[in-house]
Amino acid sequence: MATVQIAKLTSEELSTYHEQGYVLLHDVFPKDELEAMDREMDRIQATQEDLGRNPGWVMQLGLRSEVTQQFARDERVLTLIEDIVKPGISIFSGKLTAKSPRSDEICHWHQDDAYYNAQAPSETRMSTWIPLQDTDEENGCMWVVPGSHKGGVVAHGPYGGQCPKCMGSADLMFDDAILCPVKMGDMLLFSACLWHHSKGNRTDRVRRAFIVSYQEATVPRGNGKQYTVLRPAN
Ligand SMILES: O=C(O)CCC(=O)C(=O)O
Repeated sequence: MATVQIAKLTSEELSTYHEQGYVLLHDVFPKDELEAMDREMDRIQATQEDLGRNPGWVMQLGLRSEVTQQFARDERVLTLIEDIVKPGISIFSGKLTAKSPRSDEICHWHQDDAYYNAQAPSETRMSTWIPLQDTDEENGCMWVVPGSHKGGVVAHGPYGGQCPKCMGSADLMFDDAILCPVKMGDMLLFSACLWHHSKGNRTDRVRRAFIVSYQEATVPRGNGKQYTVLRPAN
């Protein structure tokens, strides 16, 4: 078992997050741990039903098993986000997203708060994006628009794709959008207001990633039973 490193964000990482709306952190999770999570996802998919709206997705991640609950409450992650999400930290929701091999499963441009605000508004809500293999343009890594979190939530509608509400159709692209490849073991932190999107998977392997979303503990609700206060607001 690899040693658990508890670290805080550096002041540079924190200002990148606030300026750009996201920050990429390296070497947060040992590979053997992510491989074990990958097997746990296989086990859940083989034994449980009603997992999600898209092929290979697992919604309500933290409620699926002891292992997934521990993953959503990971102290390494909570300590890394504690200067962003405050006062206190609660879970809004968690899920596994996936893109089948050789598929055109696109997640259209959207902001997570276009969904999440329907439960309750939050000042500091954000998500962790943790891939279970190296991700790049070929297998459908994330795209983001740096700084787009600063303008609040814009209009979203139904345009198809993996997400029921989004900012436009599959061919929508922004001049200032950038590709955000994330390696296995690394973690992307992004604001719930950041514009983001992912394209299809042109490889022979499934692309899997966890998205666990957190908010300050003073927000009274999250997404149904997934809502859990992990660190009270004092
Ligand atoms: O993992 C992905 O491809 C992006 C999914 C996403 O942004 C979402 O479900 O909100």
